[in-house]
Amino acid sequence: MNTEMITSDQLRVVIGLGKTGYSCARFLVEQGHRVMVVDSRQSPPYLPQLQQDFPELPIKLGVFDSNLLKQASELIVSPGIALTEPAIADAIAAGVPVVGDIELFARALEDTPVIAITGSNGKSTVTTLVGEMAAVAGIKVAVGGNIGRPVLELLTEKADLYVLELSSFQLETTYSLKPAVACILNISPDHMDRYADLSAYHKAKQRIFRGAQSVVFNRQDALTQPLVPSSVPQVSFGLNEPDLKHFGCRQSNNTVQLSYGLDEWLDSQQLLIKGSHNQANVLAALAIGHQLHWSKPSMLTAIKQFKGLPHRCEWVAEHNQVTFINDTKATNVGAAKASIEGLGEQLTGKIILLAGGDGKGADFSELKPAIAKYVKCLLTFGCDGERLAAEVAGAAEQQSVTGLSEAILQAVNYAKPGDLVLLAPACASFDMFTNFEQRGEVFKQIVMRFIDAQ
Ligand code: UMA
Ligand code: ADP
Repeated sequence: MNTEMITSDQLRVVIGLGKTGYSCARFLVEQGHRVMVVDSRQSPPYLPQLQQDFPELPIKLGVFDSNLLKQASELIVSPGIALTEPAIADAIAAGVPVVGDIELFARALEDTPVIAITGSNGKSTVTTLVGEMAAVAGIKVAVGGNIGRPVLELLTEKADLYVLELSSFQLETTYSLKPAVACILNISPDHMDRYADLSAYHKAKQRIFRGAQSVVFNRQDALTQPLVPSSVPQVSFGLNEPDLKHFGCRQSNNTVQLSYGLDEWLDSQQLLIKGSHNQANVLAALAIGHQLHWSKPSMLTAIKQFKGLPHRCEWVAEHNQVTFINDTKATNVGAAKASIEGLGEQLTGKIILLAGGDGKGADFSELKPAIAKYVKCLLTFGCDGERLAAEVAGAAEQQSVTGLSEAILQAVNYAKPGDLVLLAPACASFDMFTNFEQRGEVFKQIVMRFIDAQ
């Protein structure tokens, strides 16, 4: 490792004691640095573990103290905390450098290649699929990042390749990562409570391309267009017909063929993951693997066996010819739109849509055309449910409900054979649930309980 070893008593302050903060504190202590951890909460989630593992390590809880932060030689900020937090902004203005866990990881890397993947939606799906493609190709791979496993934990695995899902928050504090392949899948508004506007969010996402040795982008989404020198190899993907040496869909004999230029590689009907958005995800994964010269047969083997991740367009049950799908991970407008359109276009009936929660400042009116085309009834809940209903008013019949139990009772009243009851909330879950996974689990349990009671 070429990480700088401790030569002075300079203080590293880790901000946040969630899974990222804990991994940073552990890493820095093990590297011999003087470390302090601060968190604005009185009981941050990793407090007991840090106290148990490093009883001597100083921890300060409660409101961030700008005088303390200004004394640091470097701040290591967790992704859940905005750099505009007044005490952090003060320290930045006073010249204190700010980094995140991805930067610590990048500094510690030697020559091991990194695939870096971002986007507003599809990141976890593509990151997982690329990891599985690498494993089938016989590469010792480690997968982590925003997908749930802090990157610093991956260093212990001595992998030959790292596949990282990166959020805009993580990219904001990253400087030295030089990915072998960097990819932006798509950009649509998300986290508008953290960014001044879409352009600020776009700027954070574009940081993934800095120093990249090759790039993959979505030619149907101009915001993903890489701002890199033309000497950097670029390959695009999209759902339209590809040019030579790019990935896309060719229509042939009433089938959709995932293709590289004129070469048809895979009939989309062979995919286990459904919806046109998932065809785009597979094309992105192929483009990434192709940049690293992985063989076509090994990539296609991984793709054909990929069942997708739980909570993403996950089939739950069929009852009286009505299908129930859990897409709780549709936590923003772009994802919910892709979900409604991708599933709606394959349906004989219509969708009964369950949506709402914490809208993170989003503009829900973008959902109106998809709802008008595919949704029979919209059932809204959560702190932004009423705003959602108001912003898409007129697109479909709608009703406000107290939560998922009432939503499902109402949904089955509306549903006819061939219809689909879809949880695609277009919102974060934190106003009513611990996280999106819990929301999905509750949805599945209520559906199964309802069906068993019939
Ligand atoms: N928090 C405080 N005070 C503090 C520190 C944190 O209130 O002093 C709050 C934050 O506002 C946030 C929560 O604690 O609501 C968690 O923040 P964190 O930075 O401690 O989060 P971690 O547990 O370290 O998890 C983070 C990512 N979380 C966020 O970016 C909010 C995880 O992505 C990621 O899996 C993990 O690091 C490992 O890399 C989650 C996420 O929601 C899944 N990501 C967003 C998304 O996908 O849309 C970006
Ligand atoms: P992320 O990690 O970016 O949140 P996931 O792979 O977990 O992405 O998918 C989250 C949700 O985003 C899915 O449940 C689906 O609703 C939607 N989605 C997935 N892929 C795409 C895509 N390529 N374009 C738009 N929406 C997508």
